[in-house]
Amino acid sequence: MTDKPTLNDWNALKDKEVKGRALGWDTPEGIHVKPLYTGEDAPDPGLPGFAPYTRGVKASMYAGRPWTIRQYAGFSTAEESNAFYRRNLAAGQKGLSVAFDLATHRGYDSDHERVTGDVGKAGVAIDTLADMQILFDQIPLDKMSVSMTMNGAVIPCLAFYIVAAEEQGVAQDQLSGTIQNDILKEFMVRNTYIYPPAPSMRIIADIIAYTAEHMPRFNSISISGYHMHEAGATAVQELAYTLADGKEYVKAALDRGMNIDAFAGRLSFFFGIGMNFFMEVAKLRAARTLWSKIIADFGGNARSQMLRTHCQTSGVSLTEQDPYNNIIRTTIEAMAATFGGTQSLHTNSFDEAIALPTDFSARLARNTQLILQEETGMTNVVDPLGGSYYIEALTNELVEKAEALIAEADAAGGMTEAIASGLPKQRIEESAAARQARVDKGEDVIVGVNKYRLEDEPPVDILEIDNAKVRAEQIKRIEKTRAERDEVKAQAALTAITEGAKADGNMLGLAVEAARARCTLGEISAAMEAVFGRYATQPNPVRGIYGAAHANDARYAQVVDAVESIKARNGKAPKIMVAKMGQDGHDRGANVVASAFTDMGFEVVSGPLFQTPQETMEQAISEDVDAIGASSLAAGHNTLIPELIGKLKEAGRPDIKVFAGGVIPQQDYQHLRDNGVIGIYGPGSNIVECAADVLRLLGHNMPPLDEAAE
Ligand code: MLC
Ligand code: 5AD
Repeated sequence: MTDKPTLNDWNALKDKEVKGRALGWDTPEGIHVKPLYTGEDAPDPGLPGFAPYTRGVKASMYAGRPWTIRQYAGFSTAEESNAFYRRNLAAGQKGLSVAFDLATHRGYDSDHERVTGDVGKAGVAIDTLADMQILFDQIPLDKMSVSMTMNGAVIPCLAFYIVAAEEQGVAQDQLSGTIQNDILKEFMVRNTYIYPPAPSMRIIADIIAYTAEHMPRFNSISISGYHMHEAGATAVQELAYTLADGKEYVKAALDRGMNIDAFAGRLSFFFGIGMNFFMEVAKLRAARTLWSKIIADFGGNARSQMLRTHCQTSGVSLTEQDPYNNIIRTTIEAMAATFGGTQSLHTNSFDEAIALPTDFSARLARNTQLILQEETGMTNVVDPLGGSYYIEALTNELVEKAEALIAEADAAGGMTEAIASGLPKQRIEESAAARQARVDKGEDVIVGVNKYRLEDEPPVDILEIDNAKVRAEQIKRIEKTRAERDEVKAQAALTAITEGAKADGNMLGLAVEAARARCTLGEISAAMEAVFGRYATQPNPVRGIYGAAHANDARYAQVVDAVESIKARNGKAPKIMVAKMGQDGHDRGANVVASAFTDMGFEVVSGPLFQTPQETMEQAISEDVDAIGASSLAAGHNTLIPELIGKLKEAGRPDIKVFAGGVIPQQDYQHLRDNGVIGIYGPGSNIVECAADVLRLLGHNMPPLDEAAE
């Protein structure tokens, strides 16, 4: 009998096979992944259903009940979204998840002057209780669990939901569902805040207190790492900052005098799931392990210690190029989420890099989950990857690394303080810039984008929304609501909100009264804004990361040299304003572009979020820029960019050139060009190539980038 081979034997054999070449991978998380894991690397994760829940929060997991197929959706009017929901439920979807438009998120009615480009575009427009009632028409709210992704205008939205259910005959204590209500990540990455941090935290505590008392089946918050993931965070950053946000909400509720077990069992989570399959599985296991410890430290019981989560496959991993590849990516990500033990899942549609899902793309996305649940047999076994040496080792490493970052946030005085210091946002932006550099240099491969790219890309059919038409319909309903209501009662309810905001009234309780009195979402938001004010920030893109990653890149050097010689010749570098117009707060792309262009020597002005075309025009002229790059990720481009160009002309500065970048369907290119846009850069654009193109379009001498020099 031969001796059992040892690890040394394996090492020697492996070295021979690869002729001594070093194997392994250093991940963006700073984890060194080895080519082989054994039992020596893997701790015992315990059993599912018991703290710290590494292997799952339920003993039977999907064998007892599969995860909820919960597709995030909403667009246009409440009528259209309701019809879409009902078609999807009939075809196998199990829970609802509402996407609101950006006007609603930011607390503006559809008739507000700041939202002309946004109504009904990225989600459904909700202005009145009537809209919310139509949204759930023929959907029994005592049976259907409904998630609402709302953070800024969370008070009027939840109030409308409660009263819509009430008028369906469903009492508050029967409502099951989730409100996102996670404002800290809005200040860090998602940017649909309305009020400053302090009153925003008070609103969260109001909602936790109200739901604990009146809505015991409702999850009061969905503490979200997804948006950090999308903004470029590594798995460690996503884990650490999400759980640290969670700690902050626990502290806010405890400060109200609440008992931990009265609310902690209804805190829920939300993570993004990207393409690093094993890392993502480990991330969910690490999240549960960490949260259990955190809540145990607060004195919470076993139920309170369960981290229950929704997951969404990653939007940022999807590509405009060769878009059917996205179906494959989403399938892999869905498997990571479910092997990781998620409670609820959204699978993205293949067209999401460019538009909202159509019925066809939504069907494929939903069927991805139905096939996993009903054809693969994977739901029969609890935590089927448990005990994988690699998974267990990664889980452990993520726990340790995230704990260190959570300790750093604790040392800063908690996440509210840490966010105010800007450090978490900066860390995430650094990761995003580094990722962009790796992709642009081809180090991180994206099939169909920076490798195996197709010559021809036939456009796919996309969902188109006529925002002007939606807006006109919404305005009609607002007017009808105002005409039919008891105005004295409505005004009294709004005054009560303002007075309650000055004192310590529960904002949700007061807003439920206002919803009953048919006040609009914009009115309820404004009644609070009168006391709390409206929050604004200045972008501050990171520097040096993109440039440093390109230190030896000849094509990058060509652009830097070109910018240098323009500067030598004209006495100043080309000056570009990166603008964000409308209520679209997605700023990863704008910040990465601003950061990379600055590193290449351009003079860059970053406009604040949420400008109107008029404000962008005024800033561009007063800064005397050569060009404006308008970044659009929420479909407002067709309205806002032509308006900007018109305003530049009216102001006598048609010489300021306008570029567009972001999520812009091919179908819209001609419309934008006809309106004077001179360059358009979609998702997957290489920033070095964009910069060269921008120089050419601004009339500078910029020879083709040297392919051979790569
Ligand atoms: C589950 N149950 C079981 C069981 N598994 N009972 C016995 N045996 C088992 N094996 C029970 C649960 O305890 C629960 O009951 C009930 O079944 C429902 O299961 P769940 O696991 O809680 O699922 P669900 O209701 O779907 O809730 C999942 C959740 C919730 C807790 C994560 O918060 C949620 O649905 N979140 C969705 C968030 C979302 O859609 N977000 C979209 C964001 S998009 P009980 O009684 O214990 O409750 C976005 C993008 C953007 O943000 O930026 O716009
Ligand atoms: N409907 C469906 N999916 C949406 N997403 C954003 N808005 C909607 C909507 N209205 C998806 C995209 C994005 C993520 C935040 O959610 O995939 O990346």
